[in-house]
Amino acid sequence: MGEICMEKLVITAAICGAEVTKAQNPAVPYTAREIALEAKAAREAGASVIHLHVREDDGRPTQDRERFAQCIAEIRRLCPDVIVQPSTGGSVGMSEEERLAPLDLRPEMATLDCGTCNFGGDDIFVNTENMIKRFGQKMIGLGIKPEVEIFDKGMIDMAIRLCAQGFIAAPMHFNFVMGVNGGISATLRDFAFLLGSIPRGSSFTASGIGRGAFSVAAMSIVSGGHVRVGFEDNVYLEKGVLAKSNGELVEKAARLARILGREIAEPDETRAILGLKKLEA
Ligand code: KMH
Ligand code: ZN
Repeated sequence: MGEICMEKLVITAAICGAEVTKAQNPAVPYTAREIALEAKAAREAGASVIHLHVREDDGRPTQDRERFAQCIAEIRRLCPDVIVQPSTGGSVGMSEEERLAPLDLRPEMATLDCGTCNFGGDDIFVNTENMIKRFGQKMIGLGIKPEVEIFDKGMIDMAIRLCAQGFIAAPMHFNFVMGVNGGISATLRDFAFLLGSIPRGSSFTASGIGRGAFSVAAMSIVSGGHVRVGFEDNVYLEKGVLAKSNGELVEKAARLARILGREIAEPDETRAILGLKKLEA
């Protein structure tokens, strides 16, 4: 486990997701314009990273490279300095080829999901060892920093093994996704278990799903980690109150951080904290 270091807090906004719908919260963005406006609201509230899924205008999730390019261009127009982190998870059932498509755009970061897990109902989110190797190798080849997505503790062990074998570059940056129906719970006990399992020198952020959103954020803030919030993970500002935008969720995380003594990182500070290379043209 790394030493606790109270550097500035990186807030990632997962503004769109692949599964959440306007039926759950009408403010969930689908179109490129809606996505860019949500990115802007999140950026203005303190997010320095946008974790990006994209949709067709009718809400269907897609990993189409041109749709990513369009959405990133719209985001860039409104938030020129923000770090865009495309998903390579896509949605359950997508092919490996589809999921890898946004990497061709050479983003600074992208997600790297490090294991298979149940994802509610009959859904299984498939990430075999060989898939993770191929995704990791592609990111190393393109100089893209992976955010290693951890839905359960064994995924940390997988990432450590693949890092030792050269498929993921060190130091690794993890995201503890806690509270998925099929993954690890959003509890303090399990947070401590994950935190104690990552290699010294790693960085980490954490996402609480649903009602765990802000308790997990608080755990990460006081542990020297970073925070992810957004509609992908949770659509409520508080119990029974839908957030009007991702900006409200980011603003609440930033307020919590300030109360707990953490300042918020700007995008270039985040680049320094996470060791990012600027790649996009
Ligand atoms: N939509 C989930 C099946 C990622 O972005 O890398 C996967 C996901 C993880 O959201
Ligand atoms: Zn995602």
